[in-house]
Order: sequence, then structure tokens, then C-alpha cells
Amino acid sequence: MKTNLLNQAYEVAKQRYAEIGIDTEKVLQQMQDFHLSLHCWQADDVKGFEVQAGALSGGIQSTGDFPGAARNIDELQSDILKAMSLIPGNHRLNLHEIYGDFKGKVVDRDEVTVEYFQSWIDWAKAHNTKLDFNSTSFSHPKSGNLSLSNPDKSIRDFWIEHTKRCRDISNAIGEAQNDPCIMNLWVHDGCKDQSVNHMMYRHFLKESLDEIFQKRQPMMKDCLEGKVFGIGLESFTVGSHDFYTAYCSKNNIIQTIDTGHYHPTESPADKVSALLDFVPELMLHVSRPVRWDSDHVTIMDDPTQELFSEIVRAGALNRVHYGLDFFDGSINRIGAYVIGSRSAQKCMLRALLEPTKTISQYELAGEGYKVLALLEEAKAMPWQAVYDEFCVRNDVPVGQDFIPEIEKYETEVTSKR
Ligand code: RNT
Ligand code: ZN
Repeated sequence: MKTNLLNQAYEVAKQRYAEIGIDTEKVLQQMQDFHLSLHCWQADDVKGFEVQAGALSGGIQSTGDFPGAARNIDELQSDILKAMSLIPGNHRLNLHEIYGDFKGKVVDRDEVTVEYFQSWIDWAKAHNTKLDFNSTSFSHPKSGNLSLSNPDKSIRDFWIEHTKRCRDISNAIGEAQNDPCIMNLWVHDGCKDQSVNHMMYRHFLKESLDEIFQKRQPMMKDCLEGKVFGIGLESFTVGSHDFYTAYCSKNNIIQTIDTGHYHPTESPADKVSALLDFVPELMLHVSRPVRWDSDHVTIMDDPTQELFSEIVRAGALNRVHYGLDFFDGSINRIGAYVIGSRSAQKCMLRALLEPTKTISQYELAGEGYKVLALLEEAKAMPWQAVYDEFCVRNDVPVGQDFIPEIEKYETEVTSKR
């Protein structure tokens, strides 16, 4: 794309925004400090690298068999770097425990240590990125439908041990990168059909969590993710949104909002202001549910825009961790990362470019039509020229120019797998 044209467009946009009191230079700086946490699991359809790996379970599914999924750590790292090179800014990588560097060894979940993540720590350092982490309770013979809430104490203990070890690993990662590692805890526990022991399962989950969180871990941050249902677990979810809202708020723990984990007309965005007076911070899993928690690639849709706008309006930009969580196996996976990340960034950019102060004044003065007018006008303001400028300054392709880069990588790398 022609640089002088982009430049002219940005200068016009800058002036248009200045007229409504928005400093695009300041916003560009905020965008530079806005770090996504890219999930490692889009690259390989949530398979991971355990030697003893079985099929994906836990009520989640990646559909499609587009060629070129990463089959080992080297391929995954190469794919992530390719994706990162096409996304402006500097971003983190979010690992699941099953993505350890197990070096051909069978390492069960209750045996894992930071040793299996040392090469990831070194890789992250070499590439100027930081790591986040997740315990993995799915895709394992001992997880069945219930892990941390299993009535069988030996199974509960197995997953408690796993999760404690994951916290140790996260803390060690945090120390190594001199920045807290965000560890998300999601367990799929639930029932497929009618069941009568809900109180018991939830009680076990609470007890397991209490035990897991006993150890203080200063260089990691815990967060808890609930959901509404899983495939094969349709009738009851132990770790529901309400359960974790209560647990996080009582124990001062970060709550994770996955945008695919609510009823279809329920707004994830509305949870931001509802929770932030009660929990220390929020973690996001930005995703796109199509009819169910399908984890389609994030796009600039209304729910995503509203979520980011609510964060900015709440003044909570720095109280949120921005994880992505989609896994589409039916399209080019690098393309999925790039589209999802850039779309999330565009939503954040639009949120930052909103003349919120003015709108708020109108609202407080009871001038409803002006509120509506500015919100509508903001949609058609030249934010795209600001995003292009952001790409130019970060030396990444502007607009659809990332497509040939992905095509080249597909021809030279992923199609040969
Ligand atoms: C599942 C949750 C969870 C997973 C990842 C792989 O519904 O969203 O976050 O997607 O842990
Ligand atoms: Zn999630």
C-alpha cells in the first residue's frame, strides 16, 4: 500500500479526532502498551505434545481438518512467530500444560515440573515475549466428566496435585520473565444428563480450590473460568459463572470472562462493571460463539466491541488481561491468529477513540439523543486510518497485505507438513 496515501489518511483522521477531543497520538501509545496473550492452542487444534496424548475431551471441540497443523514444538513456535510478525505490537503467549517440552518422556499430569518448560522460557526470552499458563484437566484418562469435583478422593487429589504443580510452574515462569505469569484454571466438570448431587460436586470443587490456593505464589496470578455447558456435559456445569463469581469475589481472585461461555443473549460486556468492584482484575478469553461455544475466530462483532468499550469506559484498561481463545481447524491457522488478534486490536482501538467524556456529559445532563448521536457517529469515524498507522509504525503489513505473507508461509512451510 502506498505510504504517502496512508500518511495522508492518518493526518486527516488525526484532525477529525482532534475535533472531538481525541488525541490519536496518545491512543497509538496506548495501543502499543496493549498486549494480547495469544493462545498456543489454535496452532494445533488443542492437541498438545504429551507423548501419551489421547483425543481432545472435556466438552470442547476443534472442527475441520485444514492441512498444516503444528505437530511439535518447533513447528508451533515457528507458526506463532509468523503470526506475531503480522500483528502490530508486542504480545504474550499463553501455554497449556500439555504443551510442555517432554522430550519423548511420558510425564503424567501429576509429575510435571518447570523443567519441561525451561525451553519455552528460553524461547520467550529470546523472542522478547512473555508467557502465561493454564493447567490442563481435559484429554486425560482420569478426567472423565469430573476432575477437581470428583467424588473419588484419589481422582480429586490427582488433579489438585496437577494444579498445584501448574501454579509452581507459573510462578517460576513469572520469576524468570520478571513479570507475573497469568495462570487460568478451567475445569470442564459437569453432567451430561439429569443429576441430583450438584451441591456435593460444587462443595468438592470449592474444597479442591481452597487447597490449591493455599500456597502463596507472588510471581503468578490465578484466574478462574466458568462456563455454561460443554459438549457431552450439557445439563450441568460445576464451575458455572455464578460459582466462580462467588468464589473469586470472596477470595479476591481474578475472574476469567470467556465470551463464548454465556447464554446466547447474555452480554459478556455487562460483566465488566458488575464484577470489577468485587474482583481484583479480569482475564478475558476473547472468542466467538456461533450458536454454541464454537470458538470461531474473533471478528469485529458487536459483542467484542462492547466488551472492549466497557473496559475502557470503566477506566479498567490496566485491570484486564487480554487472552484469546478460539480454535478453528477448518482454515489456515496462522490466518486465524492474525485475523482474531487484529480484530481484537481494532475493537480496542475503537474503544480508545470513543469521545467517552463528552458522551458521559450528555448522559448526565439527560440529553439522550446526543448520546445516541455521538455513539452512532463514532462508528463511522476514520479509525481504520489510525489502525493502518499503527501497522505502519510497527512495520507490519497494512490491511489485507498480510494475506500474501500467509500464503507464502503456507506454500513454503505448513502445506509441506
Ligand atoms: C473451554 C474454555 C477453555 C479452553 C482452553 C483450551 O470452554 O474456554 O478456556 O478453551 O483452556
Ligand atoms: Zn476459554
